[in-house]
Amino acid sequence: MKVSERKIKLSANEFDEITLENSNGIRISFLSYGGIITRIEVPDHQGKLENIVLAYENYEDYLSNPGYLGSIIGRTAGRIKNGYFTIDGRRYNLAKNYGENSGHGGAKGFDKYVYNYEISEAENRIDVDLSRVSPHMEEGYPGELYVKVTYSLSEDDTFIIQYSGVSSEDTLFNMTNHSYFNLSGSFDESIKYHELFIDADHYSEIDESKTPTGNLIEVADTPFDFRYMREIGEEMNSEDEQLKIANGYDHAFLFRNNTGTKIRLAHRYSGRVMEIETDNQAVVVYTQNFSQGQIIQGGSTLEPYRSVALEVQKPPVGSNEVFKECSLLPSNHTQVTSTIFRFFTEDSE
Ligand code: G6D
Repeated sequence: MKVSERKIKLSANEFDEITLENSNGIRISFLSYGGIITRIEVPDHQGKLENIVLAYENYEDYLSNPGYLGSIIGRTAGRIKNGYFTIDGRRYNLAKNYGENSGHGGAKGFDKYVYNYEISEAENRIDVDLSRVSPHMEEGYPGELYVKVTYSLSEDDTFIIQYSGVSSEDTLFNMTNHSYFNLSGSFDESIKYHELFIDADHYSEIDESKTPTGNLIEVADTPFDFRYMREIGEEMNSEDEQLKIANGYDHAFLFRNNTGTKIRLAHRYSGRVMEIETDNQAVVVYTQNFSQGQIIQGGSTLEPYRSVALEVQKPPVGSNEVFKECSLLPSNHTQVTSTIFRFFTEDSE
């Protein structure tokens, strides 16, 4: 196992890029700014190492990062309907940065801060703890929140993201990582031909503003049925009203309550496979239905549907504060959730 750090200075902003590498050549790089993952390099079935996460060509673009490429998201992921929530009868108003809703932690969410970090090296694994204190009423959320995100790479080709939070007052806490994946190693290739499995019988219906209505819809006989591996694009252009609202997938899938692999993404031609296990409740699958014209690694301009974000999280808080109880963090209670990514290859037939 190897770890390296390099200083990055962008105008008034100074932060570090940390790179972890194991003996199989898997390399994971991330910034102490926003915990932004800039690289996950894994081999294809011929041993060719390529970056499978969407990254900017110029690091300055990470300072604005409208698509949240690679970012830690918090205090809450997704949209909160009408930008408010109540706890014990008290109403908390949030920045409405997503139309009439609040999104991804507000105007300055967890993706826009520099984190302290500490590296712990063991024989077969390296952990990096990224931490900060989110002050009481930051972005309208009650409670002083101590937050720690741990990135761990192991010799067995697993990458673990662990989120830990403890707050001085009851608050909402629902973090994720917003990396976008394309296992082909090229972001000029459509994501539609990747195969996807999601261990979910239901998904969360969204309204026109893309916030949860509270209805859970059975995936059976719908374009949202990924209970078996199938191409993402197979039914993505169907006349399904939910797909038309979001211009693709942008929905929370609620996992069945069992252990084992929750998500499997595969790219037949390269042979790359990524499996995800988690103790979290859901995943928002976002097929990058839009592009803000980002100039991405390699210099090309990002087109829609060139990657998929797999935002493991609790279901976002929707109409009439539905699902709020999933994100509630009682005062002085430490909550920890983990998401495990496994990378391997399969020979395509
Ligand atoms: C769009 O609706 C999507 C979100 O789900 C995504 O997280 C964001 O772009 C980056 O707003």
